[in-house]
Amino acid sequence: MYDIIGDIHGHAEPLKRLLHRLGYTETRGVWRHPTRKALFLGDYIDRGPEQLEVVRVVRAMVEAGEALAIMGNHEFNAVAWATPDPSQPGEYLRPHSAKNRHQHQAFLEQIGQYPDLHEEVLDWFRTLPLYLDLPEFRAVHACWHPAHIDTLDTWLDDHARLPADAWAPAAIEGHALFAAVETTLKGLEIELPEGEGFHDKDGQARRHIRTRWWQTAPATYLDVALVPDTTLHAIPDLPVADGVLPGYANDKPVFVGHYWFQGRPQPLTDHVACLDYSVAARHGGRLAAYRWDGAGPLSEANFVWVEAAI
Ligand SMILES: [Mn+2]
Repeated sequence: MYDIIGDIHGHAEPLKRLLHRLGYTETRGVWRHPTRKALFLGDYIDRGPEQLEVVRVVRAMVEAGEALAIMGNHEFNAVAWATPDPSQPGEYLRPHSAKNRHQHQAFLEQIGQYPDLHEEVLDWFRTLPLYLDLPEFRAVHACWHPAHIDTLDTWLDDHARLPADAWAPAAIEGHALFAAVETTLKGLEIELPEGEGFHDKDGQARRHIRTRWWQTAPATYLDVALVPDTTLHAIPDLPVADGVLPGYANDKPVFVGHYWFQGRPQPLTDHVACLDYSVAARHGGRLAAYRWDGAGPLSEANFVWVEAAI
């Protein structure tokens, strides 16, 4: 049985409190439970104060067979940041723009003195599967989209990892693999109808919205928009065309992270749960887990969490 744990973003202290609350104890540097294993949903790094310690804890559990771990968009970005672009000498698969550097700055500072450790951590990130399809449930960082999973499967190895030759197409906009990785690790974005749009918090004009992709019933753009409350007024209450949202009606539950939810952790539907409760937020963040006990439908009673700050 697994304890499924959401985005940690370098917050090692709440991670250890959560593992302790779940009944794990640390022996010789590895957190273990007498009967259970952990499953981490990605986004171990960026933002928080103890990113290397989070990687150490998660990696030690994985290597000791005490946990599984999948890739988040931040691990993907960390590898792409450090990988030269084969088609553009001097450039990297993730451009070193001011915005991208800012997002990765805390990690680069924390790893700064240790280039060998940087390489070792990236090598470990490269081993992370993009999703897990276990006998009882599925795990993916942001979105289970069957068509994009099919595309991934034409590239991934037997352990759902990106092989070395897939990183460039995965990072180049316009490639089918790029779209599949984007959706899987960052969620499904859809274009608003002709003439509709809004400005984000940075004043940028936007024509796409993040979605509650798991919604199954016919829905409007307003129903499925995952945008700040201050933006909702600009989202049209018009129906989304059939076939745009994958929905999720499969009986096998799927666990995701990524969405920075707030408040009391609870399932999104009977078969979909998000475990990212914004541990890296300035106020009110939580690190959440789901105690999988082998039975669906998903239940609010199986969520366990700690406050980010005590
Ligand atoms: Mn994420």
